[in-house]
Amino acid sequence: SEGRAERESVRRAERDAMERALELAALGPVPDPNPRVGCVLIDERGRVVGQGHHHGAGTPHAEIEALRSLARPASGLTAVVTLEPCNHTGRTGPCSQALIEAGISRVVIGQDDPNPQAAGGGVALEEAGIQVVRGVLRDRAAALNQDWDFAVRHGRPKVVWKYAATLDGRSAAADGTSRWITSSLARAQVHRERARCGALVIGTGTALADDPRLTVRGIDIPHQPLRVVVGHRELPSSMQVFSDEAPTLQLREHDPAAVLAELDRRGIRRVWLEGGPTLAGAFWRAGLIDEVVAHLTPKLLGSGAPALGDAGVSTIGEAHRLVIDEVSMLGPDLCVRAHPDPG
Ligand code: AOF
Ligand code: ZN
Repeated sequence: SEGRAERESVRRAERDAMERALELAALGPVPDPNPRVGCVLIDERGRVVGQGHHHGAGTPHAEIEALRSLARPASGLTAVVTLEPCNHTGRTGPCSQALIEAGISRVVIGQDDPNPQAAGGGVALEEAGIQVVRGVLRDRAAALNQDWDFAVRHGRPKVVWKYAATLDGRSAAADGTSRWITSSLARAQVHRERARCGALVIGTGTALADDPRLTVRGIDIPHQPLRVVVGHRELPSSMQVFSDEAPTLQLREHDPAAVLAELDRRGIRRVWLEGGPTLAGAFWRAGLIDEVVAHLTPKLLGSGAPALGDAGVSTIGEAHRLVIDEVSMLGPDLCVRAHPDPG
């Protein structure tokens, strides 16, 4: 029938608009405390008449950007948005209200908002008499914001533990020397990985042993991740980690859950845990590692500090089990990506 063909063409136009909204969303910053969101406004014939995306925490949401881009009244338009419009007053006002006031008649949503503080926008829109369609290209919308999604569901950032070791699992020689254990290719990958994180965390022991700069180098990024040094040992203020090229937080607190609570409070969604064995052991004992990136170099030391300290394992049955996700070569070195086996 004619009605059915019309509904089919509306659905196709809204799907196309969602594709466009996903592309717009991907222009948003990573890392950021907020999710990446895109919004496209279409008229009754499916033509794009407005669009916008979220540029990061503290700036207007995607829906507001899209409404502002209009060269015509908003009444009667359909809003296609990758994330359920928010229903809260955070750093900005509720988008559901802005869409209602603008006279939008239909809202097409990708992913439902998993953030309990902001969710409920869909219901608020329905209560105002607006048609709401959910779940259009949902998986692709969710894939845009995996770390943010994890953090709002768990109430803490995702933790990626990175270590470099010899094939016999040592991160330093007996005399304590440890710098440049892996190749420059592996180090370049570390900078790409650091750039995806809101915070880079080390212990005071590693700070004293290596005096790292703990910055992202060789990649264009809007701002450096927060450097975090955790532990009780005194650090001279001349250390490179206190340079003014990036912000630094020193936490005397050593408890992993407390460290993550503080980072969560600061809107950090992904943490790069880069040393050393004592701190990594504490995170494993607390069950607070979500991903592992191991750079294994084809050298043997036979003595020297292990990559991982006391992880709470005293018998083989207690071993932390991993599932390997990816194995690749970085020049002469091996890169293994894994995650804890939930089973
Ligand atoms: C939307 N559109 O473009 C985004 C949303 O502190 P605020 O005001 O920026 O609110 C942040 C929360 O709003 C965030 O955690 C998420 O739940 C939602 N993000 N919502 O309607 C947007 N970026
Ligand atoms: Zn909003």
